Amino acid sequence: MPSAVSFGETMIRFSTKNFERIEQAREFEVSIGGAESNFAIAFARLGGRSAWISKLTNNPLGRLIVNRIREHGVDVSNVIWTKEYRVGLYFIEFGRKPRGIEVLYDRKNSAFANIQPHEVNWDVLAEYDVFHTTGITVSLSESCRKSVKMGITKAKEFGTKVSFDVNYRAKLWSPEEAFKALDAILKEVDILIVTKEDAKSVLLAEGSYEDIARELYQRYGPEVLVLTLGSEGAMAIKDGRIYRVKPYPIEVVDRIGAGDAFDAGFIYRYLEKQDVKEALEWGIAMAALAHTIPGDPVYIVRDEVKRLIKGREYCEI
Ligand code: KDG
Repeated sequence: MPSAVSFGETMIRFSTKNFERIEQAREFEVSIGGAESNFAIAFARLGGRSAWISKLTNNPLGRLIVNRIREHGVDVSNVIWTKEYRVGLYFIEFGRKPRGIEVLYDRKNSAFANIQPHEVNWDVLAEYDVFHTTGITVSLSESCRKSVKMGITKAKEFGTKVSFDVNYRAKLWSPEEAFKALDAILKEVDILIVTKEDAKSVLLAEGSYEDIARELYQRYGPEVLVLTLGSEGAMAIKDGRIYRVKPYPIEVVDRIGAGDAFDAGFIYRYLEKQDVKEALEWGIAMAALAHTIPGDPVYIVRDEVKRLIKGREYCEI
């Protein structure tokens, strides 16, 4: 059974209803959101064994987060609990065109941003096939950055693959800051996932999609590099060979978390079959389904993914 452990912050998510503005709201939908826990949840729901490592303030908000993650079968036993700091919050309003999604973070000085590398039980990484984290985690503080580096070092020591989604968030840092922090980290990554936008604006790759994929593959030397192309599908490169899959037609309900669902689908199937083409199909199917489900965590099961993929032809270039 494929297994993965992720590392990152999860916040309480407050979403407005009926396209209201945040400042207009009288009530919010309360759920949770965090790229790395979204990944761990999606991975567990596909049938994998997953764990999420984080740090939370031990109060009802912290417990709400952990309860919502645990209910999907994710192992949360390595979460670090503290009496100090706070739980991060984020607010979302959804707008129809020409308004877009508006995200407001209220997360400064959270328990996770104050995590120290030596606090984490990194030995647990030895029990998993993959250690997964993202650029969001690296952006949160100097100690988060150091923790990611230590996690990667430990993963390598144990022979656990490192997967990393660049996941650039403009509200957290500038493209220049992101490039400076990520450039060295990405050289240590085995499964590297990046959107076409982040590949250009943060990692400064240029040219056609194939040029971009090849350039990043050569620059960082991962086992496999995935370039997600939004409404144009996704592409991957492994052993110098390019694979590409088409997107599904989708009607968007909530796009947040779709990238994390892609990551879970891709990595889960890649571990299960060692087949890049199939892994891309699983990633793109997970992302398509995730777009139709409100909330960050994706309530998808393995059979739905298989049903969606069935009958669809792979498109390889
Ligand atoms: O990928 C979804 C994330 O962006 C969302 O869950 C919030 O983790 C989050 C963040 O830090 O932006």
